[in-house]
Amino acid sequence: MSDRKFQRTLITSALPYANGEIHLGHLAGAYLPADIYARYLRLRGREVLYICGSDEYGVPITLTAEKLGISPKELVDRNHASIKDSFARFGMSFDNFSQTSRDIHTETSQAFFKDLFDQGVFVQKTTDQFYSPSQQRFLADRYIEGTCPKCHKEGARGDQCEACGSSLDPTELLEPRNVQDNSPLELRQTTHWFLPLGDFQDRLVAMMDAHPEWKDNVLQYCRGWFQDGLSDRAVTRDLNWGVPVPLPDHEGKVFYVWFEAPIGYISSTREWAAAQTGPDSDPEAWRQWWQDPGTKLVHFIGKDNVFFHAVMFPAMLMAHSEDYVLPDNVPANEFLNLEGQKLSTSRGFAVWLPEFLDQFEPDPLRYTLARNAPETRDMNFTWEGFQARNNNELGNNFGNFINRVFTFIHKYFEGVVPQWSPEVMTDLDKQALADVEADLAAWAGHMERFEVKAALESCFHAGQVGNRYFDEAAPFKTRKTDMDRCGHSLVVSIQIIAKLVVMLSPVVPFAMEKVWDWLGMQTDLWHGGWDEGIDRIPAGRTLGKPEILFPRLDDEIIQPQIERLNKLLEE
Ligand code: B3M
Ligand code: ZN
Repeated sequence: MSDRKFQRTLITSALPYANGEIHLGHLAGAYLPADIYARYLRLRGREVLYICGSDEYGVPITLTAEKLGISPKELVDRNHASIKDSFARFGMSFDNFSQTSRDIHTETSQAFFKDLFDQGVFVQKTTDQFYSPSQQRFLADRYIEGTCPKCHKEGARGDQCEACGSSLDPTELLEPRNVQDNSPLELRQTTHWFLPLGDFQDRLVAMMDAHPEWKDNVLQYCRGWFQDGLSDRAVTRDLNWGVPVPLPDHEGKVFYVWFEAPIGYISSTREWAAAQTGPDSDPEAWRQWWQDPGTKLVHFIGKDNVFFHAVMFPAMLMAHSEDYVLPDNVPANEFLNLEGQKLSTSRGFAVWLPEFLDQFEPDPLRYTLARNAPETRDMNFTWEGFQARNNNELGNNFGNFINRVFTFIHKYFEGVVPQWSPEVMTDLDKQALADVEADLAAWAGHMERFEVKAALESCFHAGQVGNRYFDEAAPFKTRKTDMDRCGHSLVVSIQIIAKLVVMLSPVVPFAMEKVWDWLGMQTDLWHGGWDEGIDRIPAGRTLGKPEILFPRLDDEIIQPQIERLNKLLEE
């Protein structure tokens, strides 16, 4: 079941653009599934490093900064702090969350480039690109607008026409002009470095063929690209906001974001290694995570990032003169819709994480998003669905069972786990424990394969088994007739709870850390808690006092959220 081929797992989540806040769509795609997986592995006592950071270069950042009248650096620092904070409140358990605008990333990505450059990996090409005489700079596609050559509508962007949907090359636009000041543009020659991806195609195909277990969406995308044949990709751009190209006579040239951003995973790992203290700490420890074949590298992403994680970055890693590990998996998720509609950040049709967390607890959102995970197709988030998952599943199934058992033990056994002996276990007792064992095994198998939705099915079933057992064993009746039998039913129930905590903890960590505490567990849940959770809770142990884990969410709090979104749709 477990992957003993590997000694350690390096998990990455796509670096979020530091161009705005995190919304639910982001969480469902690249973040929550990765966090659940990282927590699962820690629970099993495995060696894990979970790396992320914000992606801070690129044209949209400069556009936003210009609009706000602040420097790009000010903008990304602000957004980085806010993203980092809301991620923490949501329970994201990154081991390091860096920024691509930090020196360590400049050094790391420049050294990476130099390694490839010195080996002669890149090819140089001269192309025509629009230059703004008024601003004295080359313009990226999004800074350019003009008349669409296909439908002749005004306001087509350099990369596509929104009116007719054609994708465009900026040089095709009629009467091209600078979006910012409407000034005319001229074509000028510029020279850039390209990564000839075709040279790596055979090795990339071999990598993909070695992983028939990759998700269908990922394999299908890759097969399509390989069929078309991989072409050269520019790795430099004419911009001033980016990592400078470390070559003489390259002023005004920076790395293309999709060249340097994935290297951000490496920079963030280096930053993590450098920040470790203690006798075993070693700033070079990052190498073990990236260059030792005992590392299982897993990139969690949204489906729009597959090319860069399954083709471009692996090609870069292959090209480097040092041996880097290649991704063992690239679990890409589909998209999340909201109330049946596509998210639109420009229209504000989204649910933003910081705002959400000002009003709601993170666990019910984590649970709802995981239950609806867009693993194989686009999924939908609705506020009513969220309310129902919280009230009916977290509250009535899990919370209720846990609460009943703890309350009962406190009321009739002074909070102490009753004595029991295996000889007096009934068939009902044994069956309930066996059913939950089976759920636990199924759950773990799903978690190994990134099947969070299916894992939660097993979990939910275990909760039902617990509730049904409690009803049928009826300690509330036997306490009047047979205190010994009553005690046994509570012991069985508490064992079920310990396993439920194990199964639920990666998804609803805040609530489960509490129950772990109430159970008086000795192990840190996130350092191999699994072993203690599946073991027996010793008789005689005093348990903590329970509190409501998942308070009900009433219509009064949910309805205004629905109304807010409906209003946006009417606008
Ligand atoms: N920032 C794109 C995105 O969020 C990008 C990911 C970078 S991962 C190296 O879709
Ligand atoms: Zn058009």
